[in-house]
Amino acid sequence: RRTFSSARRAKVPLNEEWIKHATKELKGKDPAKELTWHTAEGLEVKPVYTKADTENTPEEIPGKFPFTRGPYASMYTARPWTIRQYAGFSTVEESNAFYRKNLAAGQQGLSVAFDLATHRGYDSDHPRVIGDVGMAGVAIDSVEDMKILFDGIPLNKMSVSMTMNGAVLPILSMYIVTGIEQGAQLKELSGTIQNDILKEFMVRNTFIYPPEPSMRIIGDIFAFTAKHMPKYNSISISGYHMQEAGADAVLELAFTVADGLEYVRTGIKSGMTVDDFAPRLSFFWGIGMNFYMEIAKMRAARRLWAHMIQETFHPKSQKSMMLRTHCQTSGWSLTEQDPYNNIVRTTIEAMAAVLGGTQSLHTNSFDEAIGLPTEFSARIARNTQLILQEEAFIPKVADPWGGSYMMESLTDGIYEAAREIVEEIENMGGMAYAVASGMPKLRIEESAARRQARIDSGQETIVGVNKYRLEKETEVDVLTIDNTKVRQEQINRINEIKANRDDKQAQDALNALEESARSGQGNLLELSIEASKARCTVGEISSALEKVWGRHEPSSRVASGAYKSAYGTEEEIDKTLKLVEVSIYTVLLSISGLMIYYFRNKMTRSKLGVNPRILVAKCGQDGHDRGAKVIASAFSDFGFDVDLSPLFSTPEEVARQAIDNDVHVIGVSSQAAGHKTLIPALIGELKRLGASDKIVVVGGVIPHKDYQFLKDAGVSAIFGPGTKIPEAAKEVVLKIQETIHD
Ligand code: 2CP
Repeated sequence: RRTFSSARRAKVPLNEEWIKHATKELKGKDPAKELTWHTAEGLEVKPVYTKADTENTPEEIPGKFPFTRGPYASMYTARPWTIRQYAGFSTVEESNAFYRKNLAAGQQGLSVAFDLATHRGYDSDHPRVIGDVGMAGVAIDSVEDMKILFDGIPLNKMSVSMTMNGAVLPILSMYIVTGIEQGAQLKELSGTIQNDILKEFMVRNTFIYPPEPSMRIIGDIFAFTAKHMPKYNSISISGYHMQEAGADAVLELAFTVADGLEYVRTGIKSGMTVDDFAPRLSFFWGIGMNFYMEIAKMRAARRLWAHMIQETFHPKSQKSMMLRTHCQTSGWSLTEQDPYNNIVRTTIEAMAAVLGGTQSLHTNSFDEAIGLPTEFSARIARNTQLILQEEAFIPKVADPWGGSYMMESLTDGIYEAAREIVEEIENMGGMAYAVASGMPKLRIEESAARRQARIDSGQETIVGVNKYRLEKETEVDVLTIDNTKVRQEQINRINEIKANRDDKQAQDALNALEESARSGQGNLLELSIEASKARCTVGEISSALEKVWGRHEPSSRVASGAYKSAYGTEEEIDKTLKLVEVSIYTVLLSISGLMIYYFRNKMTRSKLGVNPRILVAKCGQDGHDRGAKVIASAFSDFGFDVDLSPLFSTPEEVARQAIDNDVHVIGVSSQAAGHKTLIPALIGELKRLGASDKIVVVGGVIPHKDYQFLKDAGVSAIFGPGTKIPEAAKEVVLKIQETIHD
């Protein structure tokens, strides 16, 4: 059982008079005991709040320190949030057409999604990214691609956000060169670069270099943009991915603010004052289904940031303490089952973001748990925001929750609980040290496993998944991408660029970058701009630096015990484990009779030894590892021996690991649409190495229409989103038994 400090308990007892009335309604039962709710964060939420709960709440107005009620005084009454949909479709031509169409239909800002090859600094012709090119976003190899991406979109007018962290230097420099070649001045460029590497090491995993040089890149970007691009937000300090990876609201808030403090130190270390760059730091929250908590989180975040910056860095400008944020509705909360429910979920989450005072918002498409969004689902997602903005009169009041007994108490509660963790991290020496120790990553993984157990055990309801499930699911259309064609087109363009550029100019620019990485002198963004002008590619710029710094190799650990402890009592888990045996018994009994069951079971045990053994694997550049980590943690709690493959393994490397580790099963988790290329490649390699007896099961975001394809390729079972882990474990054990008998 987890214990929390007093920060998470309600400060004011329940109103006495209310208790009397409620006790009568409950026919004598104690309402405090019956009706008090504990959120996943462990925060105590009372069934009713009264004036006594806000007696100590200070009077605040929006637009004024500590900005709890919003960064701007007039908020949406003067200017609503920016509708900024995150998108990128394989090729630059398709993405450009999509952006232009959406801008014409009411979208107000752009947000570019890049493919995973680009994120990891590989050109599209690199052998490690065969399954990744163009799959989960647009492929960019050079400034020529970037120019097509923004063709007809004037960068001196349109604010563009780019989600890029690992390959931030080539991508940001290519955007800048595109702006310059369009005729824009640097001071006119407006938008945001994600550039938040610390959370990559914790959860998102699209880093390239080790932490220390990665932080230097950030300092250089702060310095360049503060000097030359005053309208540009130099970072988007992101909690979103932590929430997606399983962090609860308190962890998301605390770790993100702690990241922010580390970035401020980085900026100061590179020679600036806090006021030179802090006004252009921006934030990014994930917004899930816990409606009140999400609103309170956003209010608490603004207060916490303002206080921490003031106390730690003593800025002169109010703007240095003002937290402005983008929000995205939770991708994780979307379900594959009964997927139209996701439209409702997204609407609720969007309302929480807006009532929490976001500056900019992406609403997810309802089909994102199944595959890539279609034009239809993207339209509904965008219109959700237009309706909130233009039909529902929501923007007419700034911080409408201000003064609510419950909301102010919850805001205080989250503030205090998060502040405790921020202080713990500051006392460790800051987030860089905390990340190196593995503490935040492990706490997020534990939180993810606990949440999954709350869902699997029915403590949390997900309509259409663990309750009210449909007997027959409806099929929905999803987008299909011909990855081979996209890759070939990109390779042709790379070859053309290399054939037509001034090779000496390109080589000199790359040498200058390498030298700067080695010596620590010079500004890496400035040098990358020169390289992009000389038509060097993303891969070339990245490897010039990689030559000096190397590539970061992440380590994988399994957070055992968290799933089991949140699932319920030990007895319940034991029952589940027994269930596995009972079910094996039942199935085998029904097909083969008691003797055969006895024989098989005995044989299995003698062949398996004590524990079944699974390799939980990620293939290609897909670093979304929440699913893989939760499965690893839960399977280990169920008694499996679990190995985790290193991230970014090729199918060939996964096959080799499976053989070396002598596993029975390989469980591949696929979240980035690469399954149709990567899984057959894995099975082919197992065959080539004479290891066809290894069972391959797949989990993650797999469209139903691809199930048969994967089964024909040799996959034994597919576990879509919403699968109860004990059931998956049961099925895997059965498969192992079948194989051994056969
Ligand atoms: C705003 N303004 C106002 C008011 N409201 N002026 C007067 N009265 C008001 N009520 C002004 C602002 O001062 C600003 O001008 C301008 O209007 C724009 O407002 P903003 O609040 O800066 O909005 P924005 O331009 O949309 O910027 C919002 C953010 C920015 C949050 C600051 O960083 C941003 O757009 N972030 C988006 C990040 C993103 O899209 N990420 C994608 C993640 P000045 O500029 O002159 O002051 S995708 C994630 C995926 C899932 C992934 O990572 O994998």
